[in-house]
Amino acid sequence: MKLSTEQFKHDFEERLTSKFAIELAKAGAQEKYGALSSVVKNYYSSIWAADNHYKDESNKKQAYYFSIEFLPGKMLKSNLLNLGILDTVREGLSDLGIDLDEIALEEPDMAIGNGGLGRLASCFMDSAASTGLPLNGNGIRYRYGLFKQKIVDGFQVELPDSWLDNGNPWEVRRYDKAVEVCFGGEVWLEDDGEGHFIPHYQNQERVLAVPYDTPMVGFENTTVNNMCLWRSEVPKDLDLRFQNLEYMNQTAMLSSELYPNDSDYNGQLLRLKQEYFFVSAGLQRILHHYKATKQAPITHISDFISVHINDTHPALCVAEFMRLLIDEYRITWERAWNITVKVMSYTNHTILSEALEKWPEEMVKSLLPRLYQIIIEIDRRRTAELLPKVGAKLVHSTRIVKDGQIHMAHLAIIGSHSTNGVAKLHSDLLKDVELHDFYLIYPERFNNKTNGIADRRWSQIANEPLSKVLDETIGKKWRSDLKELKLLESYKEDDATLQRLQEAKYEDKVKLAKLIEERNGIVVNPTALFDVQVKRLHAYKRQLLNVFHIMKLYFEIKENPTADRTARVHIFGAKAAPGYHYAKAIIKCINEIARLINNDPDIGDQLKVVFLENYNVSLAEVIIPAANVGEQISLASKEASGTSNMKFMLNGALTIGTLDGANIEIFEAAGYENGFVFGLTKDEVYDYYKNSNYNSRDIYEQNPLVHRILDAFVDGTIPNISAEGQQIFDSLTTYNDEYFVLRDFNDYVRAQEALEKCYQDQKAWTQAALMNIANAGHFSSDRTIREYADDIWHIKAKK
Ligand code: OAK
Repeated sequence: MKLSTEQFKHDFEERLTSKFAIELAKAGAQEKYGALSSVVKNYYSSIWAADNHYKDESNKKQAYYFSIEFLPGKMLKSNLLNLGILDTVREGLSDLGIDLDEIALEEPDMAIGNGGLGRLASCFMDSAASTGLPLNGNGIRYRYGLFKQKIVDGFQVELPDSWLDNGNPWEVRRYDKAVEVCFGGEVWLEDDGEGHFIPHYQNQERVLAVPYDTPMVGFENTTVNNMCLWRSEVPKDLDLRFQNLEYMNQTAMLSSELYPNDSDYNGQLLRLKQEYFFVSAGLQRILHHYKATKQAPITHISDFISVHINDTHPALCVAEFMRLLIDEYRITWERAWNITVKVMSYTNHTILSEALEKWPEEMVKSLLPRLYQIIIEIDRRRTAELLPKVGAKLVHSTRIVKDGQIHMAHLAIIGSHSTNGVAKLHSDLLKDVELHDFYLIYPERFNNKTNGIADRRWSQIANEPLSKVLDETIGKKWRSDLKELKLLESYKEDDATLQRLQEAKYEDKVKLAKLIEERNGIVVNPTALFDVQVKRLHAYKRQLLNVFHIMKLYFEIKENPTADRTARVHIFGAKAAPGYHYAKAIIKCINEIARLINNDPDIGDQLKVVFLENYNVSLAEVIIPAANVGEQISLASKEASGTSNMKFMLNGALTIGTLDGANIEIFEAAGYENGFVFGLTKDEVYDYYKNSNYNSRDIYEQNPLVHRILDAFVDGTIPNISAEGQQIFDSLTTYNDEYFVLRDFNDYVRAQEALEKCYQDQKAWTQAALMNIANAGHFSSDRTIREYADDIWHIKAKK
């Protein structure tokens, strides 16, 4: 949009007065943020309304992304950037003596997601709008987002994330679009005399679902999509004589809290309720909108909408859509099923068995009696149809209902026309191993969509120094088409460019060093090698491997404090699920090791260890640009894709990583010589499983360095970790090291040594960094979302 600095200043001051009855000189940061966000909302609102009108009139197909998590972070700068007014607003505010970066701090992170899955959903929202694709989000408006992490005495403590306390300037409550979602009670079918069975219900619990719409503003275009988040409320006409206080509380609780488990499933009733709640509400709204805006009959709906099931949490979409078509719109089973399979598509985000949702039949039956009937019928019909075609073994292994449980992934695959993994390796594993039996039956449904990132946030917003160097070296086209970064390759031998890249990195490191000093009281040297691992704390991600290598460095320095070494700063950020004791033990150990090393005068500046608490999107925006090295060290086969690996690459960090997830595609794109690969391959891992011949105790007994490091966890070398150290020690020696940490340790050390050697040659290092940046184009989520649009949803971009 077009906006002059003068116009902006006028709008801003006027809004301060009209909204807060205050003049600029007396306004606090909250008020300034309130006025600014309100002005920005005003700027995009007419574009939003016009785009809604266009979508209704143009009759084009739209897709809906159903996700139990979204993780957008802050929206202010992203909205400003996408509207094309970031520089104007920064300048206007500066004229008024206000620093945009300071006001931006007032916005709480919107963290209604845990990690990878939720962040990907938000990258997709940004990219869809920015590429002009009509994709809408559908989720839950949790009153409390992902907990705030505090580190107290080295331990993780969880505090509530009350992110809505000061309101949310971006959202629009649309009470007129509220729908009812019902739970429990009894249901029976009665023949209506025309061959249709009509369900009758009694004793149902009714919940009102109220939508809150948040605009997803496209980058320098006229597309504004919608992220619809549902809040649960008590229906206004509820007869309180028949309801009790507990019901009222339960109803409000439904959209109260995000479950803080990442890649894990913990089978609680409230979670199942949440899943049905946003699924039913979202589908009802889609159908209402269809009826209100389309002339076509409901049987044509698959020409106009696509519904995407983001992992299994929204898998009830399959059964609920069937229910709505059959019960509400009186469509026959066969037609409804054909439509449903055409409309639905599904992404799998993990192969970890603990994440595969299976709900007890009894629970589904009592909470969702009509859906239960439908699921049973889907399963029965499919079994009857497939038995003669594929045989009992395949039918049985792929059944939706078996052993008293409802298998949500099976429901999602069977009820949709597309199943995809999120990186090549992961998609192959789904086909060849994890979902092989489904692949045998439905080979045409399986495909890969390698993840991507919303590059504008991770470069233009988060890394201004680098963005400036890029502009001045290859021009500005990369800002709207990340593939343009490839032009950078021809500057690989240009000393001036290499110098400028180094200077930009240094500036980012100074900024992070300042934050580390402010938050942790640790002074780090920005010329040191910044080695970063930021992601959820999970055993399979193997933060321990990193920790063991740090212990090795510590021992070496203690033995020879005056040797000439590369100074290193190891930076961690990680939240552990509150009930995941092992992960919390690792956090405690990292903090105690940090305390030990950072306070040892022998060690000095040679090695620092920093754990930054409350890792979230905003913190990532400061940490990742400053990294020299990104740690992507999961056990091969376990990390479906990873997306922080792409953010590091784009910011010129070199990857030390296993051949896992999207790391492989990153190494291929940047060149294996521009990263550091180590560790078992997925085939080697599967061979160990097949032959059951891994023995971690042997490694502990036979490798003196491993022995010494592990002993440090239990012999007092690392103070204050008696229980936690023991737990880790036992997991690796007595319980056979589930994620092969000890097996990969030597090779990891080798890769770390190669990395350190390379860092000593700053020219070679910066050239490798340049190659990473130049080849990051493929990992834009603009590319990914276009692939979904073309191959799965068949939706078209606005011209
Ligand atoms: C969360 C809950 C259940 C199942 C999977 C997840 C999840 O976050 N998975 C992560 O998804 C990311 C986006 O596709 C991937 O990059 C991560 O590798 C994967 O762990």
